[in-house]
This record gives sequence, structure tokens and C-alpha cells, in this order.
Amino acid sequence: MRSEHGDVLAHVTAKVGPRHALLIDPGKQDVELAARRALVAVERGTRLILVGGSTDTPDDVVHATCTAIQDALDLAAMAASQNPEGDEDQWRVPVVLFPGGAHALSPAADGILFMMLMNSTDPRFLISEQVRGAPYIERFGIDTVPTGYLVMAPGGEVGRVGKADLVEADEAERVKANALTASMYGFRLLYLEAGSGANAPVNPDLIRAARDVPGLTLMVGGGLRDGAAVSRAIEAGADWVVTGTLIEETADSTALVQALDDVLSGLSAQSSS
Ligand code: 1GP
Repeated sequence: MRSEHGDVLAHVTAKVGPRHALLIDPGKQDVELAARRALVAVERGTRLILVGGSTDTPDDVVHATCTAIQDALDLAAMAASQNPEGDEDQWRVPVVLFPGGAHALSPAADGILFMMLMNSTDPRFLISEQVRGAPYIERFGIDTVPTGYLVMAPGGEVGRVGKADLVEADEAERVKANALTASMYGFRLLYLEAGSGANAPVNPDLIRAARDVPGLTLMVGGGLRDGAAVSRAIEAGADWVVTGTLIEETADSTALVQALDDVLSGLSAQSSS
């Protein structure tokens, strides 16, 4: 999409009701498959493509993946613009980095979730990787979304690699304190993460605790495997739900469409916030 500066932040924080983001882990699928999956997801209604993973995501692989997805979306947008019944805007979905560190950046992305892993015990994930990456991000001219990233139990690979002091399912007050901190730092997005492939998603009580703090856009991911789980997250106050593993597990395009349609059906739940 090659957006104008500021577009990605506006898109992510827009108050337009619940939306779905597809996570593409470049370490877990080749670039053609990544582009195909992104294209189908956007066609079904996904409104953000996140690119990143905790391991096996060097710059060149991330860059190749972002480029392939952008090219596929550009082609689809162009085709729609030539078709009187086509909707070009449907394909203008930002491709946004969700990096494991300063080694996973690409100028082909439209933006980046510029994250502090708030419950990491390692300064690397609190501030050092960000300082290392900032000059590249400035040079690339990509948009930044100031993001607090909070990893809940079980936490999975990101909990281990990011040395997170995991938030347990009954620690609602701790989540609220982190949400307040994120807000006081000026972060615009708070991402509540259970870990990719988690056997249970984030406890809805924890989402509600974060929702209590006004002004933050809430993203929830990890272990969301069907429309019912998505509904529970939306009812608790999530603005965005993220799925990765579910899509990676689909064997063919029919299964991919079914999985996406099920997840997207959960978005029509009413938020209690
Ligand atoms: C991981 O929240 C995302 O960062 C997605 O998790 O792979 O479990 O869908 P899943």
C-alpha cells in the first residue's frame, strides 16, 4: 500500500468496531504462500497484515515476505480499479511489522508496532532493541504505532524468548496497572498476548481490566482458534483480534476460507465496553 506517514496509526486506532489482523510469521511459510494467505484474508475481511515472529525472522526473510504481500495486494487493488464492480479500497490494507527485535525490519512495510515488551525482565526487550532499530525505521520512513506489549501465561515462544514475567489469568489488577502505564507513556495500542499457538486465549477478565483504561486501542492474540473465542474477546472489549496459527494449519484454500470466515463471524459480537 506504501501509505503516507500517519496513515497506519490512524488506521489501527480508528474507532470503527472490531477488526481482524492476520499474523504472518515469515519463519513458518514461504513468501508465495504468505502472499496467497494474505490475499485471501483481505478478500474475506481482514483489515491488517502483521508480519513477524519470535525466531527465524532475519531482515531478508521479513523483507521478501513484506514485498510479496505488498505486490499481491497492489495487483488486486489495480485489478479492482479496472473493474466497475470492484472495490479498490478493500485491498488497501496496511502491512505492518510485528518484530521480534531490530533484526526483523523492512522498508517494504507500511508501518511497525513499535513495542515495549512491558513485562520482560530483560532491558533488551524493554528499550535496547528499540534504540537499535529506531535509526533504521527513521531511514525507511515507515509509520510507527507506539505499542505496549504484555505477555500472559502460557506465553509460548515469545514469553520464553522475551524473558517475560508472565501475567497469570487472575492478575486483572496487574493488567490494569500496565494499561495505565501504557497510557501514561503515550502508547496508543496495548497488545495482550497469550503466545502464538497457546492452548487457551487471554482470559476475558484481563481484557476487561485493560478496557477500563480509556484511550487505548486493544489488540488481543494468541490461541484464538474459532469464532466463539473471538466473540468472547470482542465482548470483553478487544478492538482487534489477531490469528496466526489457525491459518498456518489450513491445508488448502477451502480450509483457509472456512477458518477465516469462522474467525471473522466472531467480530459481530457486541462489546460490553
Ligand atoms: C501471536 O497473537 C499472535 O503473536 C497469534 O497467535 O498463532 O495463536 O493465532 P496464534
